[in-house]
Amino acid sequence: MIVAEAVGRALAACGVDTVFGVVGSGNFHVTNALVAAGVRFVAARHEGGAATMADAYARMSGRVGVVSVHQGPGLTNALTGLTEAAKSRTPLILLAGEATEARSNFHIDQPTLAAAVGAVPLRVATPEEAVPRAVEAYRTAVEERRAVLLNLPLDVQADSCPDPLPEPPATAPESVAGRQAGGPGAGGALSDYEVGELAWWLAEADRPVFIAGRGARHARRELEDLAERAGALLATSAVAKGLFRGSPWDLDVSGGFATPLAAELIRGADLVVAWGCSLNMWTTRHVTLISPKARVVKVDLDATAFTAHARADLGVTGDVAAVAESVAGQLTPRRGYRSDDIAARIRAEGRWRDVPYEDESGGGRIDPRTLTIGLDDLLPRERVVAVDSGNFMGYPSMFLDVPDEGGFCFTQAFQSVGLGLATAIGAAVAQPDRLPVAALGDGGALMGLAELETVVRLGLPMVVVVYDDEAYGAEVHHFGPHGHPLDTVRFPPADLAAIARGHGFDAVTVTEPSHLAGVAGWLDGPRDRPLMVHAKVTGERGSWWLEEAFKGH
Ligand SMILES: Cc1ncc(C[n+]2csc(CCOP(=O)(O)OP(=O)(O)O)c2C)c(N)n1
Ligand SMILES: [Mg+2]
Repeated sequence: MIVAEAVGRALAACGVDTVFGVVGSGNFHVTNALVAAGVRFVAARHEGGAATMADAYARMSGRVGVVSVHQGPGLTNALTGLTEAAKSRTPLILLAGEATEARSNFHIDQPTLAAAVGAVPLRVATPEEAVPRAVEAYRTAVEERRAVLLNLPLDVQADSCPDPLPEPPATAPESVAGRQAGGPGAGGALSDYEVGELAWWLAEADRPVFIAGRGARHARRELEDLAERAGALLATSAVAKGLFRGSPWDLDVSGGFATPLAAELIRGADLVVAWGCSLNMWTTRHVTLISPKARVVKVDLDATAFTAHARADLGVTGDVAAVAESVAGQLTPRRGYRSDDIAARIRAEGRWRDVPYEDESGGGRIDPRTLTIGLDDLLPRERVVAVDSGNFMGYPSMFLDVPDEGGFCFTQAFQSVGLGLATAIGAAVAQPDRLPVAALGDGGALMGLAELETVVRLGLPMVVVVYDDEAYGAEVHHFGPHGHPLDTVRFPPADLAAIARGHGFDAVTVTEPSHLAGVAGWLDGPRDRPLMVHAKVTGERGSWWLEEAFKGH
């Protein structure tokens, strides 16, 4: 057996179940070895798409994301997706061929490249290392929640492996989220002092609010139980959207996408507890959502979160679920923020669609709010929504409801335009029982176009919504008010519906609300082709969540 096969086998034995990629000569054997061992291979049409699919797959399945690429350009094409995964602490393994011979056209310094974007570079430098290095890559990805580049030098890949292969140590293929909750990532024993302090602060708080982030996505039950005892209201960061769906105390997302009511109630808190959530500028609107008089607690596996972003008056190190359970054991139940009046207000004003607005549709363009509310009414509730970056991004994030935290996939840590479609594909592969929805701007749609064929080939019943303002709207609204010329960021109309049909999609062009009947028709049909909703949206106004973004530049 050659080294490449041994690596593939070892990863499969560790629990890898799906690999995304673009196959060239340098990753042919390792990919085939994975397939031979029973791993599902999903071919992307661009390595950037493959990396993002694996990232989204990991987020929505709780398993490790795996990508396979050719050496050199295969890796450079994957870099944006790798960076997003690294910044988001997604457990991900990128397998890449490596041309170690400097005269090769494919040669670049791959480990340095990976390290530069926050990934962990590893290399199978000798045949003896094939299995141990593959296991190390898996462990580093899962237990440290890192993106790992596993370099497979071409000459070593082709060498024979020592016979017999060492058995990979038993690494149970259970969910990554589960491993974090109870496994080695849990951060060891909790501090009695920290837990006691948090219990005490909750016992003193009249208006506590919990904000749950990425590190809390596995801990709904524990957080709801504690919040019930503490009388706390519940909110999330954007990446954990949906976590508390169904609770009468759910304020939905804190930050730029927060409803006026959520913003008011979070500002009114006298204690904010951030669970697996660093309280960055997005989640706190540059800290303006947190009262200067409020106490702030952060609970995190990683103590560096305590000093990042918004202040923490107390840091509790540990797994969110374990800390919540421990604190609940010490807390006498209290009413806290949970009055009948607040419950009634959340029922009446808790969703964006409850907030009145003036429909600005007209002149052959639809108001994006009206579009999104119309889609929210039509699309089945069991959905998984992926959102690209741009001016439009708040509309799907705020007006499309999701059933739970597995219903929203937000690959925005690197703020890259163009990842939305691939994100939806990875999420769809992870959640085959849900209707996948990709919400894209025209800019992001055209950037990620290569994967339209992947959606069709995989037979995904996806709805791709394009908010087409014929512009890089983010730039238009940023620079327009200052009188700058905007020709570089405006485009003539592109017939995205025709482009999609050419790939095998059904498509409807929406310029007024009545055209949404075409979406209803597709939903009633066999859904054997994906649907593109090409919406020509009004583009007069910049969105205020975007102004927030520009403050952060
Ligand atoms: C890869 C990448 N290139 C450029 C940018 C800068 N940028 C941010 S938003 C945006 C416009 C995106 O246009 P579109 O997808 O049509 O969304 P819109 O802003 O028009 O709603 C651009 C170019 C970026 N964030 N990422
Ligand atoms: Mg646009």
